Amino acid sequence: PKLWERVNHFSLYNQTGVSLRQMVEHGRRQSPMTILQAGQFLSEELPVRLAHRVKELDELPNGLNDMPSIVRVKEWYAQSFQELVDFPKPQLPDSITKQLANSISQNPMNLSSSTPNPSLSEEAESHEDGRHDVDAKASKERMRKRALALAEDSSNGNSGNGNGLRKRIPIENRYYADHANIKQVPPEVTDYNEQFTRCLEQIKKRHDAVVTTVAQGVLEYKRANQGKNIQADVQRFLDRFYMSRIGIRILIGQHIALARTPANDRAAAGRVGALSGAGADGEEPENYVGIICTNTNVGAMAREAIENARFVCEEHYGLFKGPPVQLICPKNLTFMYIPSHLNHMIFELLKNSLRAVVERYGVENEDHYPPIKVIVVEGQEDITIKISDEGGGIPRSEVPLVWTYMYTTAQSEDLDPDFQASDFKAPMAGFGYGLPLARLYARYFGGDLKLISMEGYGTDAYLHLNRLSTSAEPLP
Ligand code: W6P
Repeated sequence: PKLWERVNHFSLYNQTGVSLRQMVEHGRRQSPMTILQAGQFLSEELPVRLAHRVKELDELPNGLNDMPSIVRVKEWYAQSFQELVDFPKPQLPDSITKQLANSISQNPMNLSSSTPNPSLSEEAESHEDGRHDVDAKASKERMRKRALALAEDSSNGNSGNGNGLRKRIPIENRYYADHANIKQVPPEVTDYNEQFTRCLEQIKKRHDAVVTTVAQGVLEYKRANQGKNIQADVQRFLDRFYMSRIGIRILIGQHIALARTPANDRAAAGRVGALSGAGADGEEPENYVGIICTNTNVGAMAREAIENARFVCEEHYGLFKGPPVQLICPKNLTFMYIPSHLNHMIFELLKNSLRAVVERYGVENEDHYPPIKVIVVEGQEDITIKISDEGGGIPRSEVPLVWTYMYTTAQSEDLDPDFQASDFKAPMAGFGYGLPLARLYARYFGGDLKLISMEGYGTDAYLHLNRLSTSAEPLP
């Protein structure tokens, strides 16, 4: 069938949300068989999600859909969609198919399903998961990578055999078969896992530059429509689009991280340090399920983000010492989260506070900056991180603009034809996407990000993180 028809077809299906807890439960029982199941889930779920995005990009209003960068991004989504739907189904020996079928039929929830049942998949977004280096050079490189990592992300990927989508089963009714009884993993399974993982890796990479490229599309639109304003439309679209991208990249990242774990991956078995996320501050690798850390240490994450943000600030303004940052945090406060996301959000907020303070007091007053205060508290429902600066605040009327993608004063970038996408997220540069994206990351797992500013004094940012981790995945 024609690509466009297939996209239309897949876009008729609802996307299936996956919670953090579901990912961890499935990912914990990892074996080549559960990776296979996860792959089968992804090979139908990802094409559905991608198809929705292709349609939305195609239907953007007022000619935004015709901007060259938007068209490019749409082509990436369509290409990835196609690779997934063309990906061959695993050809398994009958004995395995039967065992899979048995384990499924034992689950009453699943009797309605006509097909072998996919299960959850995993993902991982292994950015750098914050480790400490003492070394400034390493730290600088890390910053650079971190800055870039956010500017990109990507998405997708999965298989799906082309045509006939099966009936979709609500995620809560999907059964995660225990395949422990399948002792001999047939080579067909490991081969399929390897091929599928490679497919996902390629797709993830293809979509690395989506955020910067879409941002460029928006700039193209602004240039083409001097002053004309569809800000509300664009804003809503971008929130949905980037939110979707976060989810897709988590799914893909988790799958890759689990599949590349030595136990499941012959290729990784010999490698050292192949476990996706072990790391900072002496956490044990056992705390990680793919990219998810079940004991993410909030204080440790905050300390690292503080160190990184101050470093970037010092570099940017040429300071010997950036504004001091005080951290108050319960000892050993941990919860289940994706450490790179937490790190990113805190880092982003701190950069804004540091900038406000330095610009209010001036680089010449570097010995007299008022401290930025980071307070972490633990409630029943949320862990909340408040970051308070005395950077002078912003007028109440301007607070909503902080969350908009079109509100970039970035004239220089706008007008510079040689502006490189890779410069997009240069530390401290503040192209204006940092805060809206940080809020999407917060909301993605049921949290939120709010700003209260006192014009003439300073700003408080409240980062709410939901502890329950059961919240449903938001699906645009
Ligand atoms: C400001 C503006 C801002 C945005 C986000 C976080 C902190 C701050 N401080 O002055």
